[in-house]
Amino acid sequence: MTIDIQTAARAGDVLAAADSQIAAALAREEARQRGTLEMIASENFTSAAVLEVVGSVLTNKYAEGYPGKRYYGGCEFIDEIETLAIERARALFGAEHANVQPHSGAQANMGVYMGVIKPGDTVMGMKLDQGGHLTHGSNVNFSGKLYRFVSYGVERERETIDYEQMAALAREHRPKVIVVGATAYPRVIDFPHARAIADEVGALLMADMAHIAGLVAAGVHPTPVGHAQLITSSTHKTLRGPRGGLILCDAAYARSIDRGVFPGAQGGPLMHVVAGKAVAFLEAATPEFSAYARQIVENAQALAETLLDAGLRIVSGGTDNHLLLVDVTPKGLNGQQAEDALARCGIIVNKNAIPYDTLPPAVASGIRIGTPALTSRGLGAQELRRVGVLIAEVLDAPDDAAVQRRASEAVQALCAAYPAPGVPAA
Ligand code: DSN
Repeated sequence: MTIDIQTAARAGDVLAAADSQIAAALAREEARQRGTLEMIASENFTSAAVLEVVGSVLTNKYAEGYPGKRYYGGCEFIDEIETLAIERARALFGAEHANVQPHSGAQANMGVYMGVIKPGDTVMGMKLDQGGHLTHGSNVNFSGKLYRFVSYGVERERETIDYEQMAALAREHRPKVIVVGATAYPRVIDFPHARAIADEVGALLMADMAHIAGLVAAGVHPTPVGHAQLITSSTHKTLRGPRGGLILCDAAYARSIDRGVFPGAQGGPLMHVVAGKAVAFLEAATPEFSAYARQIVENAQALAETLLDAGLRIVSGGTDNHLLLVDVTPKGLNGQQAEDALARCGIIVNKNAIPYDTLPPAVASGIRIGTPALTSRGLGAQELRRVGVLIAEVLDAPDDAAVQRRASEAVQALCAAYPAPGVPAA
């Protein structure tokens, strides 16, 4: 992949005058985003409106506290913005309470833990190497260090969440909270089933819907609202907002959650990002966004069918959501080799462990591929089939220069035909 540095050098005149090195790096990143097919399942293109407000003077303001109860003066317009963000989040998801201050999905999870449990308490989450998240109890993360996490996983044959194991572990360990939600899980999460397990052992159910929030907002994935008392999310994945976090909860937990976020886990909110979230929630409430979310799933299914036809193994046999977990070992490759080969042609994915992987995570047997960003560019199922063929051709011949050249040219043609929203034109 080559970055067009000459066109890149035009970006950001004010910044360029102040700091030519950062301006040049920014311009190169803009060119990279224009000129590659972004298929990392957790990435997306936010709108120009979100970008504008995130780059605004709102970054200048301190606003510890909540609307009407701040520790700083001059918060009248900040209050207006945060109140809009809260009301829009509640309306979008039908939730009783929203906290829009978490700086990220990880901070949202920390805010919930700080709000409802104490260090040393038992919690259950999904195994990181089977699709869970670092903050669901990894021993290198604060979650695994502060709390006693017990992990459930997926069934070996079907590669779908093992609810029987979840129930058995819950009965044995009596957790205070059961966390459902994943970063690399292609199937629908059964929130009512998880709630029944949580109720049986007196646990709260927390749904981390970071990956699927946009699909939930559009009604394309069943909602955790009404099942999980506590719901966390990031705002920049399928939801297409700015990089940030969000917590929704039943009214009964509102005070605990707000205190868990501030002063429990964070200081001053990033009000420029909170404003970006408000804009994104407004955008996500439109019929256009619902159509977009439906297209994400249709595209992922078209891609899965193409890769299956090409001899790759798809974990769990397919997808219900925005991502596929692809076992690349049938092609004689590991995940790192597949990621590198695709990146050389401008197709950006990440290596990813597959369930019961025999390779270490730094190499992994699989790649995770998502369709949210390409769908934001306007690619449909037909184009995703074309991309699937390109992926399969590259993985069949990762060292073949002619294949790589053809794939790179096809990638460039798609990038030119489907401009990246919000990314300045060359
Ligand atoms: N890093 C995110 C992902 O890629 O899924 C999770 O936080």
